[in-house]
Amino acid sequence: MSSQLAILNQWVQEVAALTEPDQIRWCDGSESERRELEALMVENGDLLPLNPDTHPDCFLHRSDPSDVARVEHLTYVCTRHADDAGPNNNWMAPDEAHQKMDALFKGCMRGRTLYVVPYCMGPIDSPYSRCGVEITDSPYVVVNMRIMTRMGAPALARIERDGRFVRGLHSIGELDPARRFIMHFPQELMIQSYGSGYGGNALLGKKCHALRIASWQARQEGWLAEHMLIVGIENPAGETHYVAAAFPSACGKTNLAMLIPPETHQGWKVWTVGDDICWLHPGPDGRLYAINPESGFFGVAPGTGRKTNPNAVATLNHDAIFTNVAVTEDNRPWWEGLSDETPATDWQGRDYDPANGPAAHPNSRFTVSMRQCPSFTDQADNPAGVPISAIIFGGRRESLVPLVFEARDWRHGVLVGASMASETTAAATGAVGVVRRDSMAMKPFCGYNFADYFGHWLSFDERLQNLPRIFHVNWFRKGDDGKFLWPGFGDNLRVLQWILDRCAGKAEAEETPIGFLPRREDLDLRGLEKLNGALDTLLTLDREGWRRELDEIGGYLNSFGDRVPEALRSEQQRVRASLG
Ligand code: OXD
Ligand code: MN
Repeated sequence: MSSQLAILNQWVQEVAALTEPDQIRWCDGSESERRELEALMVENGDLLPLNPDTHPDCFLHRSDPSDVARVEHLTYVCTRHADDAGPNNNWMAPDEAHQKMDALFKGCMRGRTLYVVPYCMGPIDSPYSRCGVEITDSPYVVVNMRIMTRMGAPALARIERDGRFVRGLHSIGELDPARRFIMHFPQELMIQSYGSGYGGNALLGKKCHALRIASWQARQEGWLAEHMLIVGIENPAGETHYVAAAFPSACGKTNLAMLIPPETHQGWKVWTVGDDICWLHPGPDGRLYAINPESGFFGVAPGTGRKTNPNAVATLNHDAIFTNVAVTEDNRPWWEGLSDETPATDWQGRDYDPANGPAAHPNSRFTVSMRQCPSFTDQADNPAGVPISAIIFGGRRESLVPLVFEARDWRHGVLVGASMASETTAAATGAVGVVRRDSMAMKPFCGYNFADYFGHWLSFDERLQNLPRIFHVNWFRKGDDGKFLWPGFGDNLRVLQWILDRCAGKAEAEETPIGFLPRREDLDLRGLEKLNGALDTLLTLDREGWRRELDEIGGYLNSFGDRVPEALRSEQQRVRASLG
């Protein structure tokens, strides 16, 4: 046995001694293992088979009703010094956190199976990929990890070669919100999660490893781990350019990653590389190269329909796991926005009654391999990643923020990302619809002090010759009547077209204090003549509103204290001064 496998084996034995499972199972990621676990869960009621004619090999999982979203207030970053976690994270001293978690894990797997799940985040043969091992007592987690990561034997072989891996220990515990914690120990490359089976809390490769731990590693090693989709846009001349875009949870990353061009845009194609997480590495030519560390989508179901995201709907008709959706009379998965039908049963398994609220939970999800997506590109398996031409930040802002603007340079772009704000959604527990600052859409996911993170972003200016340009978009602006002003979805391609033309030096814009704004003649709006008046609101700078915004941004930066890089403060002051 190699030394790495001996270390892994020893850790598994230590965890088993603490958690006392009935048996230990090393997962190989095979099809037969998947079938066996699915059958086990069907038998014990954890999975319900869906209609085999319309949705072969699809299952419904109903979670505990108190366990339906990420729990940011129970998620901690346990660095030796509190300042390293920063005000953007909950912090606990590592010793205290270990004690607390050991007490929870003690004997928690009695009567259960301990699964050992080796996984690789990113293409197995990419130098940018990183491995981990999750120990869990949940077969639901195992089958989801099989979809979301490169899991099993090839990952184990890579761990042997790499000589290191992130350790993740997970137990669903009693699913008691009072005994629920998601702890990160970046200095030990370790994650411990107890008391939740929900994706973002339990599939440890995703938010815990690929964002919180990876962002820490990325800072040390000179790359970026980001909450971004990756999409390729092919123009009618057959050239494909890639963009990475950061939006907070449930703000349309999956829809943008799978966009279908509008009818006016014959000859354009959109290629999906990733819909949630992006690791960006400096390449030999001074550009940033992106890989998607995941291999599946864990997407928000409600709002996904034939009009809004036909590619997602086509992805979901076989081999998918649905969590907390409703079902129709003939046992098909259903959620608000899918069709005009009335479901038979809601997400809690009750007969559907509109008086009980939405039929599908607002944060109900699908888990599915990205390979099933009609717009999937095998560039997602390219070990070298894809070169990024533009980085896009965006949030849900019903007022103030224009449809699109371009930062004037990298430093300004970092300020634009750092000052992002968005209305909260159902992806995390807590109030929905409250505007909060969510720098780079990483507020819940950055594994270290945001002030240091901003500094790390700024440092790329010196490291790289051909940095992507940085843009900000807002698809969610509303008019006085409360309706969205921009049609969104496929029509967002028009904005991406302008963005890529700007990168190629082919599109005009007007310079304003907040950056470069397109005039209406700079955008390809063929077929959208009806938008007329809305465009004035979408493309105009509200100086007074932006003065207030910049003042607020100044206050927000101050909340991170002395560690905030001077360059970022002076950039905020520059933009504020230029607004008069
Ligand atoms: C997600 C999230 O699940 O951001 O992707 O919450
Ligand atoms: Mn996400």
